[in-house]
Amino acid sequence: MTTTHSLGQAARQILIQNDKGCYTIPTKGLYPYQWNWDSAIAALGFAEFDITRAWIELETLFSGQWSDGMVPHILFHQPDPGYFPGPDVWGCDGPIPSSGIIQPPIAASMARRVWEKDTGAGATHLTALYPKMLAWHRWIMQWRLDRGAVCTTHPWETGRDNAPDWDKTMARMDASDVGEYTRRDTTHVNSDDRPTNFDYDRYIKLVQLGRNLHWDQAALREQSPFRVADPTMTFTTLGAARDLLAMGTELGFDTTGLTEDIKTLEAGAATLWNTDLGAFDSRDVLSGEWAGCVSSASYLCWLGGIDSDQMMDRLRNTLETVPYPVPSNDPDSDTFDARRYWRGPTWAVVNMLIGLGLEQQGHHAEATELARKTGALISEHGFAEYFDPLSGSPAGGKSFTWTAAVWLAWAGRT
Ligand code: 9WN
Repeated sequence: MTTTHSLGQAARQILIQNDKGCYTIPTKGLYPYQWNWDSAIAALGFAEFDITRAWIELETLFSGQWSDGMVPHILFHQPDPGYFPGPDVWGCDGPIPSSGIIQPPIAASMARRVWEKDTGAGATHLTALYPKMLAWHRWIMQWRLDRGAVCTTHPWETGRDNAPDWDKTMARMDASDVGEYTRRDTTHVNSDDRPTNFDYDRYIKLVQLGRNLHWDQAALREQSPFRVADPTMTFTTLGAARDLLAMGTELGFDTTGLTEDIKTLEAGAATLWNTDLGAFDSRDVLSGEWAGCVSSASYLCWLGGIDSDQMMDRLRNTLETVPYPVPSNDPDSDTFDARRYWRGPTWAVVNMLIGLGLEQQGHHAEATELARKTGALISEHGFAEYFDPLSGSPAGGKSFTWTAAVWLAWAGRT
């Protein structure tokens, strides 16, 4: 019988095996570099047994910060032909070879939690990190707002690559001149569980556009066909702003502007409420069209400090009716696909972010229930990248860093 203790040991082993010294890869083979939000989650996992290593993870992430404050979604510390697109395709010139886009800015919120677990040198680490985290927040506020909501300029930025949220926007894009390239992801895992070639052409087309514009945000805002105000970016930015305000106040930093930012982002979050759908939704900024999607990101409202009775009713229903919640796409939707990446599968990492938000907002019963269900899913089906929400079967990469970290920091503790 697998005990909680032995699962804890296995989870630590995964973090240790995926540890490259000062950063952690998400999984061997499929993802051989440092990813931004994966790294923030890894730090939380390390904080359970090696607090110094937790800080190092975050410090390495911010060592890749660009001079304008942007923190890239991938840091290519060492070349690896197993992943495409690599640094040569992105054409960026930050301090470390990197991609030119961001990912959900959860690092500040995770740093605050690491700090809470640190009885020693935490304040010293955090004091050094704080101005960098604030600079990234300011970059987002400067470049990515639409009516106060935070926009994504590439599906990869949200971490929800092929979510149906982007379908209408992607369908309008012409990628006929993208040229020849070879996908590497499908050499590691089952192609039926991955984004389609139609989507990949558009992912690469957007990378080519960014590169041609030298990742100039003003030019991208003018010229990119992809600009979507999204719950992932908005709620994580809002949660981070609140955490930056709290940490800055406690550490004695100048927090001028953060209270205003929080108000702006709260107003932005309200613009993501789709009344017809009855849920937080994504909104194409260029066409003004709703995506019409209830995704797992819709439930990140609590992480952003926003309460919603309607989202709570939905969550309770999902917890009762979906065998392995929370699905990344509504099972009643025509676009639902139980295996294909972000079009249905359950991601333990998103569950934890939803759960931490619920806990923060005082919804203890639902937070505990979600943690218990996520723990059961991992103990029955392992530390997979993601899971079929109907059968629980594991999919994608194995021995996955963030699933192990989720077990250590949250799901294995119930
Ligand atoms: C592109 C690393 C990342 C996660 C994302 C997930 C997937 C990359 C890919 O893997 O995205 O960034 O190549 O598919 O969608 O959430 O951070 O685990």
